[in-house]
Amino acid sequence: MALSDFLTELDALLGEAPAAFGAAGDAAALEAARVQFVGAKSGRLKAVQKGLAAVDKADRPAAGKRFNEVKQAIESAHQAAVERLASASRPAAAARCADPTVPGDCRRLGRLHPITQTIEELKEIMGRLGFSVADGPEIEDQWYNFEALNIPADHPARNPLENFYLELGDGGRGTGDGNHGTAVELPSQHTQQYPAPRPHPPAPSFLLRSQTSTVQIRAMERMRPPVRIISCGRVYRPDTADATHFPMFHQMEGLLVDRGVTMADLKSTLRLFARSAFADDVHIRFRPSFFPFTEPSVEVDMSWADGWIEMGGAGMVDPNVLQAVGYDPEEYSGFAFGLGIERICARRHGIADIRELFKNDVRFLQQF
Ligand code: FA5
Repeated sequence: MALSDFLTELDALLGEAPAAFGAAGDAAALEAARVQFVGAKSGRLKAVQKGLAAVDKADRPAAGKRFNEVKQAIESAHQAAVERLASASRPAAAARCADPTVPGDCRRLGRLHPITQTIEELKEIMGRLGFSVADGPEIEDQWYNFEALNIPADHPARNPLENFYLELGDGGRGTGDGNHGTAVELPSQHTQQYPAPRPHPPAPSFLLRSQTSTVQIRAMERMRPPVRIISCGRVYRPDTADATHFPMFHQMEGLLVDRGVTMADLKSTLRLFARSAFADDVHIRFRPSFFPFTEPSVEVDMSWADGWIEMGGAGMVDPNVLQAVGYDPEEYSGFAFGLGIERICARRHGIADIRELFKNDVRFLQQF
């Protein structure tokens, strides 16, 4: 066969095959065209290939080269047609992805509870005043909640009606007879964190701590002065819930012990704190009061245009407390305070009733 005849057949295929693939309107038509032109057994390209052997020997390399070029071009045209039909079959999906008017899936972002936010802010403020953060367990024994805080056994603050006492097993510590029996252990995280440095007097039972002042004792047991800590956490009292009370609430305890600490240090620290937490329009006053673990003691009130609010208690650490943790009261003095975090949070955000903070109403909580 003459080379020119062979090339003419190839050119004819190169004209027809891509046109047939391009004209195919669906997958079935495209497949029929594919079989017709490039089918392995009876396709026209195959037939032309067979003619290659009949081309004059001297012309065969040129004929083979051209055959390969045409074959490749036809296969590319087929692949292009496959892709065209595939994308044409997805128009609805493509349009939906790109349609900017369709409302998106709105994911609700969680946020920190306003009490948690307040605690973080308080820690930051007190951190700037040089106080580090200490922590303590919510289940306490009577040593930390009362005795070491100079609250003797017959003190009304220990009344079962004023506290949430716990019956943890029957290890003998709930009998009140001073018999330790098999000691009921505090959760290990607490004992590991706060190894008791010396034996405690009989502690007949456990309770949910009623104040964060417990952490004063734990901190002083672990450190030597100077001590400068705050501790924020939950406390529990069987109080009737109202706009300013809840049976579970949070306190921020502060403690500073060093040589030569005075009441003036306490007052200026709390003034600085109030200014940072509430801006300049807050007024603060200290009313004489009594706490067994401070002497003298004060109530700390703060006021805005609408009147005074009791925010906490404070005072100079009682020498008996310093002695209970092995500090020499002749050498060291200190101040302590305990503020109600719900009341701080409520005032910062204009919340009229702290019970709102515990209803878990997302519409309320997502305002903060
Ligand atoms: C005490 O708890 C002392 N431990 C404070 C203290 C610490 C005094 C260190 C001296 C030295 P008081 O019981 O007053 O004090 O409580 C302190 C604050 O906690 C109150 O002023 C109030 O802001 C808040 N508070 C008390 N009871 C509740 C309650 N049921 N619900 C919400 N907040 C409360």
